Amino acid sequence: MKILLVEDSATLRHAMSQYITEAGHTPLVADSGEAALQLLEDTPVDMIIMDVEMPGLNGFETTALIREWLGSHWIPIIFVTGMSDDEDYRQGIEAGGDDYLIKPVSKMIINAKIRAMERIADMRDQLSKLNNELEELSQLDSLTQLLNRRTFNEYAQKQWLLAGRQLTHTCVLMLDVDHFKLYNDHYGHPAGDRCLVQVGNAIKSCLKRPYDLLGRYGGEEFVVLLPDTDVSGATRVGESIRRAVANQAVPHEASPTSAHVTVSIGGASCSQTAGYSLEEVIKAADRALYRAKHSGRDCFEI
Ligand code: GH3
Ligand code: MG
Ligand code: MG
Ligand code: MG
Ligand code: MG
Repeated sequence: MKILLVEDSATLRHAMSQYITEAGHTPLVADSGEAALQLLEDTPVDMIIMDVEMPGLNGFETTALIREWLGSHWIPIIFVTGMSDDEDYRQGIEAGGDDYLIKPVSKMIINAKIRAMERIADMRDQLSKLNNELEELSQLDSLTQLLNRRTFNEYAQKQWLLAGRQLTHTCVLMLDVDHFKLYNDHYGHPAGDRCLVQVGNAIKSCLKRPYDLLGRYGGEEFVVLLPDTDVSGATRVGESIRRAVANQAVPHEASPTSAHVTVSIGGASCSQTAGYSLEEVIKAADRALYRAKHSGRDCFEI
């Protein structure tokens, strides 16, 4: 760990630096609160050991400023001071200190406190990692790893608002696997699940731009949002998806319309100058999907 030692006494700075080095950590030193703040501006540290009585900013003031500046990014701060009143202790913790040691402090005590803080910091890191993972999980559909409906809607709405300012067309594609109930009945539900993953992958392979959105909208329904895409662009992408799914040639012996798994696709493309909402464009794509189903499936309608 990189440990910042803030101490105005040169003798103590020297001694404590040595303790920190011997404990296997890297000491960085500052001889005042001001110097500490300056150093922190471009040097991240893992822990701070802070004197209280110093000319200029004292340790409490420096700590309060650091806490304000770091916001939710917590690093342990330990005071090491000659001030031994209960009231000083209270003020130190109030200012944002995590521990309060009274001088003289032995090497062994310093080591033990560093170790304890290290353990808490590790736990904090693990929690924040877990939190990020949970956040990511809550955005994805667990079977296909595509955006779930809620997250798709959220991101799509953002893209839609962005497009409003640029006066470009936004396209929505609704996709539905053909005769999927019969697929499940014939091959079983687990095979149906695997088939949905394959269809999802095929759709994904046709979306080339990082801002195209793909979500699983419901059971065997998928949805795509293509920003900056007019009817001819939408038709190109829609047709390429239709072909990509069919070309996977996943057998579907029970289908009355094709020997393989296919999708029907409905598209709608709209400029916001026309005054429609995203919900209305999605509905229009859904109506086009209905037409695609009725024109025999494995086709694209817009
Ligand atoms: P159509 O061509 O008209 O769309 O016919 P369909 O059979 O695909 O449509 P229907 O809406 O009748 O059936 C959809 C089926 O999708 C029924 C449901 O059991 C299945 N399904 C929905 N979600 C899942 C899933 O997560 N896994 C599996 N294996 N099947 C699913
Ligand atoms: Mg001092
Ligand atoms: Mg359906
Ligand atoms: Mg279907
Ligand atoms: Mg249906």
